[in-house]
Amino acid sequence: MDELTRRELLRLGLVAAVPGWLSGCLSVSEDPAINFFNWSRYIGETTIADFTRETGLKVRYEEFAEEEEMFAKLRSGARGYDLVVVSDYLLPRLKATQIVAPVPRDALKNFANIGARFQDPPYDPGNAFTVPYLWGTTGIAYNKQRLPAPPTSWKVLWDERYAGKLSMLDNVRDCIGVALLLLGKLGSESDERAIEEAKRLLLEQRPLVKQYTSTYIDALIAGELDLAMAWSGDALQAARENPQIDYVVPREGSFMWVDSLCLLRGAPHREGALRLIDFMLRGEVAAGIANTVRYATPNEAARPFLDKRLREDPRVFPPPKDLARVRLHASLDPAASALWNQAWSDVKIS
Ligand code: N2P
Repeated sequence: MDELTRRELLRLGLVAAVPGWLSGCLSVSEDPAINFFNWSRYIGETTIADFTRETGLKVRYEEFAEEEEMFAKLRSGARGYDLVVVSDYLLPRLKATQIVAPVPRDALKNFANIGARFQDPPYDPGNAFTVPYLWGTTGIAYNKQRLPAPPTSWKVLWDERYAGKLSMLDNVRDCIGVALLLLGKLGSESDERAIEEAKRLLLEQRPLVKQYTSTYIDALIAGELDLAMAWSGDALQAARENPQIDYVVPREGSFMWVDSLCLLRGAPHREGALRLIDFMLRGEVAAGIANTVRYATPNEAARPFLDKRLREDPRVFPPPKDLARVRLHASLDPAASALWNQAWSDVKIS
C-alpha cells in the first residue's frame, strides 16, 4: 500500500483542511467516508472491506430497494453522496436533473477492462457519465415444485392458479414494458392509447399479485412465491439457497439493462470515489462482485476470475440466440415518462 501523504489525504478529503476548532461548523465535506449508494444485494462480499484495507479510505455503504426511492432521495437534494448505481434507462432523468457529473476518464486506469460492447452505449455516448458495473435480464423466477413445467410465456403471470403466490417487480419500465410486449406494442412507447392498454392489462392482473416489489429473494427462498417477475442475478441468488428456484426469459422476449457507477454532482469525496470506481474496475474485484451477486459483469478482465459455473451459465451470460430476444429499454422523453409513471401509479394504488 502506498504511504499517503498529508497533502494527498487533504486532496482526498480525508483530513479536514481546517483547524480543529473550526471543524464543528463543517458538515458533510468533512466526513471522511466515501458515500456509496447502491441497490440492495449488489456488491461483493468483501469488496468494500478490501478497498478500505488497501487504501485506508473508509466507505459508508447505503442500499436502496427501489430505484424510484433512490431517485426521489437524490432529487430532493440529499447531500453527501459520492457514488450511485444507475440503470441505463434512468440516466436521462439523472442528467436532466443535474444529479450526476461527468466521469473523468483519465482518473480511471482500468476502464479498458470494460468489454467493447459496453463501451460507448446508446444511453451514454462515450460513457461520459457512466462506468458499466453489472448487467442482466428481466424474466421469471419460479419454483419447480409448484409449476408442472418451466413457464414459456409472460402470460403465466396472469394465470389464476398462482393468485396470491406471485410477485411483480416494483419497476415502471419492466412492468409496463412487458405489458406492451404482450400487446405487440413495443415501439409505441409514447402513444397514450398503447400505455392505457398496457395499464388495463396490468390492472387485470392486479388481483393475483401478492406484492409489487424488487426485493423478493427471501420470499423465493422461503417458498412463499410460486412465481416472481425477476432480475436474473436476484433469481440466481435465490437458487443458490433454494435449488427448487429456476429462472427463464419467456419466449416473447424481454429486456436487458446495464447498471453503471455514476459520480454525484458536488460529491464531497470525488477523488476517493474515483479510486473506488477504479478499484471495482479491476478484473479480480469485478469478478468478486459478480460471483457474489450472480449478475453478469461487463468487465472482460474479470472472466478468468469468475466461478466456472457462473461463467458458463446461460441464464447469466445468455448465448447470442437468447441475447437476440432481449433489448434495452427505449429512452423516454419527459412527456412519455410522465405518462408511464402515471399509468404505473394508477396500477399500484387502484
Ligand atoms: C439488485 C438488483 C439490481 C438490478 N438486487 C436491477 N437493475
